[in-house]
Amino acid sequence: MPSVAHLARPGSASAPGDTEGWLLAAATNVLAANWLGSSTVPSRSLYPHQWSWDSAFISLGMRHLSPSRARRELRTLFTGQWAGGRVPHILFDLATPPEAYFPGPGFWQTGATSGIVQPPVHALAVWEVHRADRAGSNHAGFLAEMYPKLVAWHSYLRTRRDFSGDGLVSIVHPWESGMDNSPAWDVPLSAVTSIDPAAFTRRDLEHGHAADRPTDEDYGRYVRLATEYRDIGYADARWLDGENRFAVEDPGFNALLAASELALDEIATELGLPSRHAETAARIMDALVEHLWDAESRFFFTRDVLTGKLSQEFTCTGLLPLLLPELPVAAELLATATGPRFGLGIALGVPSYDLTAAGFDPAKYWRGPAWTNIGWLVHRGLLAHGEPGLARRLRSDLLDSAWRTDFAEYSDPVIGEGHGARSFSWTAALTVDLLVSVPAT
Ligand code: 9WN
Repeated sequence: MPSVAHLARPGSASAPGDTEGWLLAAATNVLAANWLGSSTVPSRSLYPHQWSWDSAFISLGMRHLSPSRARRELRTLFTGQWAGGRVPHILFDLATPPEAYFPGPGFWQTGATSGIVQPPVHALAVWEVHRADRAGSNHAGFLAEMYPKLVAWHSYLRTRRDFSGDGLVSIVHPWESGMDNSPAWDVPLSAVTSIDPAAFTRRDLEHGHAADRPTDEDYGRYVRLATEYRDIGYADARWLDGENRFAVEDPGFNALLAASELALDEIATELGLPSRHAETAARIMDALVEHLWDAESRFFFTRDVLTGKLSQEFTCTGLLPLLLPELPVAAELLATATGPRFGLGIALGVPSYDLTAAGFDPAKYWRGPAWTNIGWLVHRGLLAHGEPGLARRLRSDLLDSAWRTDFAEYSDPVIGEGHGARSFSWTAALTVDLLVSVPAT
């Protein structure tokens, strides 16, 4: 186990009865153990490379322990950025044996990265990492280095991925949402022909319980989509031509882009640069409300660009527009969040899927369990919309869950049981952030 001494916060040593001090030390240990030298793996067993949105969440916690390591985490991720601005969802550690994860670098055929993306949480992370240590960040030239990279990343999404022309980014693969097995993808995915599972070896089943993970049929569809995208050279302009396609506007992905544009506005201002980022954020928010908001259901749904239809599934991605402080439908969305479908204030954490749906499963990947990153984002949204009581309750649930489940990847929102990988990096990192940024009251 690597030494954690240099990650310990001054004064953080736990005293008898100091549960938060103990939790902070335990979370610090997880992050130290998952550090590869210039980035952090989400999990030593299940995910042995660097993942895009994981690294953003990891840096949000790491900034309290070692701001320079948090900066390093993000800078390393952006070494994988493509010339057109795309930030791939995985940056492979080429020293890790190829059979440790599928699909690995041999599948994507791009060198050291995958070819798809994940939600753009990075500008938000860069801004928060900077704020945690302004002097060190200025000395390292961190904002000046990251700003053009972040601008190129957002510009890639906004220009190459706006398939509908409505000002919203489309994802081309469920993995791009970060919520891989969500019921929101079932209908668009049903048009995709599964690749015979015998044609590839799933590595995830060697570490996770098969009953909790996506089915072989859906995994075959994931592989089909990734193969199709790879085989057109990841050329977005050609994506809508042909069969076996997936193009969906995801409210969570777009809300994170808008929130990150707001962070870019702060970054540009700090650098003394002119900025139109706040206007861009407002335009994305307006497009979200115009195209993905269903006033009758009081919810944001995903939209299948190929059919123009909104999904009818209440999944946690529809709660993420709460991140936007100016959201005009925040009160209605909060009513849905605190109603029976998500049970905010009663459920443990934020369920990933409608508690009242027939297909709700508290253990199955993105079909019910609570994830710490979603809880952390909703917590931030609750604070942005003047709900400190609900935020306090959510914070306490998230910390409790981290404590009881050994920093599980996800947990049952009804009985609290942990699932998936343990010692999961973003669970540990966001625990650190909740402990340090939001003092208990
Ligand atoms: C595919 C790494 C990633 C997370 C995603 C989560 C899961 C991968 C998988 O693990 O996805 O990218 O193999 O299932 O769904 O959110 O970033 O932690």
